Amino acid sequence: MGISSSNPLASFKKFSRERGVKLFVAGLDAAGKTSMMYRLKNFQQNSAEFEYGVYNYCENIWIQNIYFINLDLGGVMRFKDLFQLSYQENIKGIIFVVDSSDRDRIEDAKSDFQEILRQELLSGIPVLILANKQDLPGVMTVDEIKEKFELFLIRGRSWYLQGCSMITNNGLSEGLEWLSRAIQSDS
Ligand SMILES: Nc1nc2c(ncn2[C@@H]2O[C@H](COP(=O)(O)OP(=O)(O)O)[C@@H](O)[C@H]2O)c(=O)[nH]1
Ligand SMILES: [Mg+2]
Repeated sequence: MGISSSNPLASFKKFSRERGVKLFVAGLDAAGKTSMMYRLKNFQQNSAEFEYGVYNYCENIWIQNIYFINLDLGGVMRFKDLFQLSYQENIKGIIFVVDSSDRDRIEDAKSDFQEILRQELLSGIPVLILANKQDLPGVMTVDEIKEKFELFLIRGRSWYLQGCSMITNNGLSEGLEWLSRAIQSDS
């Protein structure tokens, strides 16, 4: 399996370490968010450990010069409450991770995604949608997810949909490269 040896966060090195950049990672539980964090962390030495809040659905971590706020959606609490609890200013980019194998919950994922887009605090912020678990057979294709999420309706922000796998590491670098470019052309 083509495991890439280059750092998927290389494109973020342009952002100064001093100022850093804050990214908001969200998706239903089991989408692959924590796997992504470990995948990215493996490329770093001496990076901080996960910093869990009072609640186990939010894990925050510095990797390289990036502060990730990683939120599990789809639980008992509404997204709004979750977002307020974990709320941080100055989020520059959103990564929404979708489990492409989870057809049963694709509508739940979509409604959480749309709620994120409705947050005033996140308005205009570029969003990367990762159609994860593309290594599994028979999963929803990138085109299928694009349709289901009605991405063509998005206005007023840049977005990008990338198929990927946190197991084979395919697609992650491409997605993050897009996000780093989108953030830079935003500011
Ligand atoms: N086949 C496959 N499994 C994955 C992938 N990403 C995550 N998983 C598995 O999905 C489960 C949930 O992943 P996790 O990262 O904990 O999801 P989170 O709840 O979003 O943080 C774990 O068993 C992972 O090993 C992927 O790309 N392909
Ligand atoms: Mg997790």
